[in-house]
Amino acid sequence: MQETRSTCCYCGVGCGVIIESDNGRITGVRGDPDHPANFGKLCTKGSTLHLTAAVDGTRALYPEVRLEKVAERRRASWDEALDLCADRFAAIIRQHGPDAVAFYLSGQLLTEDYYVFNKLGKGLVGTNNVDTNSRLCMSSAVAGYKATLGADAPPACYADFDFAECLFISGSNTAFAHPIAFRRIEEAKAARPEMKVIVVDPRRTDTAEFADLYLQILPGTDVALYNAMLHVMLWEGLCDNAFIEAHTVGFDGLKALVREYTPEMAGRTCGVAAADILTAARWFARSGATLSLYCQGLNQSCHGVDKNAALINLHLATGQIGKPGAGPFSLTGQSNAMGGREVGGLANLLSAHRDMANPQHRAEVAQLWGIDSVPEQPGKTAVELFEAIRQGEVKAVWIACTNPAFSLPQSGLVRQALEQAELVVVQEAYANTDTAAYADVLLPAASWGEKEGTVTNSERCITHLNAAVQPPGEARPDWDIAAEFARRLASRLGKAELGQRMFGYDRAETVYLEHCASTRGRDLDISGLNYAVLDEQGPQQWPYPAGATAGTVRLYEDGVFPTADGRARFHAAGYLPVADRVDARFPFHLTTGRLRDQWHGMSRTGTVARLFNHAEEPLLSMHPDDMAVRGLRAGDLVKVGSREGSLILPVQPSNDLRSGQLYIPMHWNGQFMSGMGSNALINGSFDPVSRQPELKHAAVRVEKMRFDWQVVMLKRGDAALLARLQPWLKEFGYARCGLAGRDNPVVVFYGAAESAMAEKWFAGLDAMFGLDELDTTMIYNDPSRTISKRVRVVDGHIDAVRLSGETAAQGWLKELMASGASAEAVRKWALAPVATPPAGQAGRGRIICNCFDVAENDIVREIAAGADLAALQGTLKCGTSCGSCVPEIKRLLAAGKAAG
Ligand SMILES: Nc1nc2c(c(=O)[nH]1)N[C@H]1C(S)=C(S)[C@@H](COP(=O)(O)OP(=O)(O)OC[C@H]3O[C@@H](n4cnc5c(=O)[nH]c(N)nc54)[C@H](O)[C@@H]3O)O[C@H]1N2
Ligand SMILES: Nc1nc2c(c(=O)[nH]1)N[C@H]1C(S)=C(S)[C@@H](COP(=O)(O)OP(=O)(O)OC[C@H]3O[C@@H](n4cnc5c(=O)[nH]c(N)nc54)[C@H](O)[C@@H]3O)O[C@H]1N2
Ligand code: SF4
Ligand SMILES: [Mo]
Repeated sequence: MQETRSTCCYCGVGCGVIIESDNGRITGVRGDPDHPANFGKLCTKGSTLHLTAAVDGTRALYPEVRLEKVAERRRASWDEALDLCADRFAAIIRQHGPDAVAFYLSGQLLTEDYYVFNKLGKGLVGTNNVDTNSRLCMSSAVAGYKATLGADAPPACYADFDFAECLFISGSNTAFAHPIAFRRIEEAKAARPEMKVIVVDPRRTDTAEFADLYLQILPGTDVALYNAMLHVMLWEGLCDNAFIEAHTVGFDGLKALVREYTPEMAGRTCGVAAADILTAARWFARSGATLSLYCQGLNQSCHGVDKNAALINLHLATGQIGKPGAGPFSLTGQSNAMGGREVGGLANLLSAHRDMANPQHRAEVAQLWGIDSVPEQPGKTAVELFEAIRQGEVKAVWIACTNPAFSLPQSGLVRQALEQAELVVVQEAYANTDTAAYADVLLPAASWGEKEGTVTNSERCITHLNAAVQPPGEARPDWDIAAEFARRLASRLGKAELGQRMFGYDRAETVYLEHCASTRGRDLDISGLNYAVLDEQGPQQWPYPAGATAGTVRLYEDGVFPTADGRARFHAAGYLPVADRVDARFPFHLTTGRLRDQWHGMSRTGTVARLFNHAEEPLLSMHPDDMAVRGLRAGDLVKVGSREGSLILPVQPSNDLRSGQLYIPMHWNGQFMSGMGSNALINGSFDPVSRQPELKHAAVRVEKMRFDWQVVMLKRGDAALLARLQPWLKEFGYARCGLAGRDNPVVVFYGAAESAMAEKWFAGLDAMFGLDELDTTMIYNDPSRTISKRVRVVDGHIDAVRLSGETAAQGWLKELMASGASAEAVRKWALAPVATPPAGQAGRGRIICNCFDVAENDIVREIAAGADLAALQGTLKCGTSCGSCVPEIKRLLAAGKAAG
């Protein structure tokens, strides 16, 4: 057995992992006790990473090409695939110029991958059409930092949780989206209960539940809130005038602006009590150290830069920056969003935090790359880029490590763009994503555990990742694919020698050293780093200039900011409402976000059965009063419609939202449900400066659908079947597929339709589930009631099931199958006209604790019998391993107490 140090590939907390492998296969994963982000802990997603490593039929293993749009892709050699790409790119560049091609990348690439792609686009091809999914994620944070502090650098670190006296968490569901950071916050609060926690979020999340003061603001109203907090600070003399005087400019303009933001006025705009705004302002300003944590509730907005800057204003006005426990700390989403920002991986940035608009910066980059110049016009940013593809202005697009058909707003238009493009190259680890369906060339990428490189987490901390195993099939590391393509493209452009000189990398570290050298003298200087330093000294926070012996824990401790005069800038911006306005036709505010156990488009987490047990299907959350008015019951199928598009899914009551507000998880897409997912509903409005789209808001209406007939199909032990079910999802009014169970995954397919589908229609689906094997399948048909059941038994166990017409027994059957129980229990039921499970045989319900497989029903039963948290942890063991479910258990306890 072998052990390899790496990091978790999911969120920006950047937890260190130790990968266990045996004979070239990943067999286990555990938290790295020495890693400074997590000290050995992992959340539900990180601790199940090894379960995603088995190649289960969805990984991309070989290059595939098609020569015509209408053709099916076929397997090809690397040579053929890359030559095809190089020929087509060269022809388009020659005929239409470099801006007719584009690269669309990802904050989940390693820094080395990112660096090579950026150099390929901006250096070799000569286009700034190099943008990434960070445009959907962090670009408002980038622009917010630059507008105020002068550089894109989160100044604080995780250790600051232990020094903060006030934590201001806004637009971040840290408990779900950055779980191990949240564990550290819980520990800090337990050690120092006097630390005040303020949470600002339109939804009462697990994070909000943790707060001492919770402000349930109306969507998009943050700027009004922060401006009002500053108003209070000014009125009550809580600002740090000495700091303002010595280290900032622009305060007078801001002071004039916030005059009108009285707590009463802002309270009405934000929908919160004026008294709560007063309290928030006092806690923030008076505490010895205030740390803000924020994420997409601020960034994904048409006024994302203003939201970021209005919050940073509060830190500057109170001097809450540059000291332990204080500062504006934007949490990064993806594992290496920060690395992407370092290499300048956005259409308006250049390497090492250089600015495209600055001629000297452009000259420096050209010199580093050994070329005459780099283009000066900013390239197209994500939303604009796909619109340009749709319009035919950009003709070829290279997409790596992101799934834009799912994640960009306006899914319908994005898919049109992908259909219309002359050439779509998709460099992916998984072959079955919504975007891969549009690839003319699919290039298999090595992924987690299979490649070497570096990543930078939220607190600027760089970790060196080692490969634990070889990539499957012919998959190759992303930087290597990009470099190989670059050399081939260069020779077609008559620059073979240049191509060799720019992209003749022999290994990942050669790329890394070039990146490090490019940062020399910049704010993020890491010229002192290489892989050996990172291996010997462990992960390091930038800057780490040549000659340093340790990274930099905290920035701006001397009050000097990276602006021309060394002073930070106040940013005066007034409140503006969300772009997509509600009105009588579209009366609801919809927001979108993350679930605890799924990652984005689910290409990886959607292969692990237990990660479906906390939330098995996409649900629209709605306030119970709004449901009552519309005559909706839990589980009813509804059509959510916006001015952009529509989506059908089941509704559930939720008291986490105010009346008039709705929520859909972002994860489900065409791989797992009928319809395109949440982004079918979101329009393309974006922030004028950061160009980040308003993914957190759409105005929508909700109509009840009449789908009276339904079918459930279950199959045990064949997870690869999941991918093959995708085409069937479209056959129903609403459908979804997924997994259930734990060690013996059960594939679940659910479909609903307006009227009964004829028995013979099922032939194809039945065959996929083995339910056409008539000698092993029990069949019950009740034509008068349009109910039918099929149960296949293999070796005394239930192997597959189809219930149609009525599906009430699905929960019970799923659990029987997952547990491997004998088929005897169902034999009588299968052949009888009843559709509901036998008396007393209900399903266990949602699984709250993934580590110990503890169901909500069990926890609620113990709570009713008087258990507290310690008792629950003692008897059921829930919440005693990764801790991700502890916030939710506390909520169940609180609800139990309230119920008496
Ligand atoms: N489990 C899991 N974790 C993840 C990810 C994942 O897919 N799954 N993805 C990672 C990535 S890339 C990212 S970017 C992060 C995102 O991390 P977060 O930003 O924390 O997650 P979200 O759920 O997208 O949104 C956060 C909150 O913003 C709130 N919000 C909506 N509108 C507003 C508003 O106008 N103002 C304020 N103040 N709040 C608002 C939402 O109600 C939501 O609770 O998560 C990372 N971690
Ligand atoms: N409605 C709505 N939309 C959103 C958001 C929201 O909150 N609401 N959030 C936005 C945000 S913050 C983000 S970050 C985006 C995320 O959106 P995406 O980037 O589209 O999401 P992922 O599913 O993470 O896509 C990453 C892809 O890379 C593949 N992959 C994994 N490892 C590798 C590898 O090593 N190499 C290569 N080449 N491929 C690999 C995965 O299989 C996956 O398909 O979504 C955005 N879209
Ligand atoms: S908090 Fe969870 S998802 Fe994020 S890096 Fe750590 S283990 Fe991975
Ligand atoms: Mo993100």
